[in-house]
Amino acid sequence: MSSIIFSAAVADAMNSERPVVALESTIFSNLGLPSPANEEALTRTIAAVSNAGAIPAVTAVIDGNVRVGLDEDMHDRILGEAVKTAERDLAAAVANRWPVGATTVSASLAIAARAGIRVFATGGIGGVHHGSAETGDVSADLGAIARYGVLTVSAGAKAFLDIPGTLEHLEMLSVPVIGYQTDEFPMFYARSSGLPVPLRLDRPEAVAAFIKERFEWGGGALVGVPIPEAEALSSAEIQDAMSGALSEAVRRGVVGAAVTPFVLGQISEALDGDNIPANLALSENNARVAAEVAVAFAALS
Ligand code: PSU
Ligand code: MN
Repeated sequence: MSSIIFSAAVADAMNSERPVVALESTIFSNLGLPSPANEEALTRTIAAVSNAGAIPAVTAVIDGNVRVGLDEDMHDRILGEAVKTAERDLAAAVANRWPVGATTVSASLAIAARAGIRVFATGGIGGVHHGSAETGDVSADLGAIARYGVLTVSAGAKAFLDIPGTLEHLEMLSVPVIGYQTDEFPMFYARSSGLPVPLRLDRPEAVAAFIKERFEWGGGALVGVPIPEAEALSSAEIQDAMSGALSEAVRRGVVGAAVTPFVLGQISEALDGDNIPANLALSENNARVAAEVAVAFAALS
């Protein structure tokens, strides 16, 4: 396929129809997590996929090439300075040969779909921002989840977003939203948002059977996996940090693609990094669940 380079491990897995899980790279770059937590996130997420019997495929743009699966000697590239690359930026990233484009959920889904990978894991998806009626700020992640025949496994939407608005938007886009072992949509650092999901599934096999049918109808689906109990943060703690971060973003006039990295940075700062173990745990946990689903899905096909 022109302009996509597969790592040997991923190419091999695809050829022999073994389970593969696509992973985004924004979270592993300086835009997602501070060093050295980002490296730990990368190592633990990849290991979680492998340990569950699937092949991890980190997506990124490196020296103008779309990569699916990064060999270890390429990890350093993604851990440093990167340009946030959403789906709409992919053409520019390739045409203008960007050194390091860290792919968001939307870009990773576009790449996974072209590559033929059916299961994707992230930390939290982007969504509808508070005040979106005025600003129009709705993440491109939502449209990509709806459009591509790829399953997205997440811990819900990032907690600083308008969660009810995000769920309404997903409904409008006809995205099936599945609670994994829960009746409620998870809220990233917190296990629950108090908002019900339309569908609950408890086993990887059940999710695999569901997506097999879903893909026949076109479009993707979203699974929300609650953060492991031991790592969850109390909502009061997060609430304070979030409202501070959001008002600071407004005060400084941060707009567009810069909003999410800015707010994430402010929250980390306010919580003095106390949110990082939670971030690592949920990413690792989502990767494990995604791999279990990919294994069950491969057994069906
Ligand atoms: N969640 C995190 N860290 C991140 C992101 C999500 O904990 O860095 C990234 C993801 O790559 C997601 C993107 O796709 O933020 C959404 O950005 P925006 O809100 O600008 O669409
Ligand atoms: Mn936005």
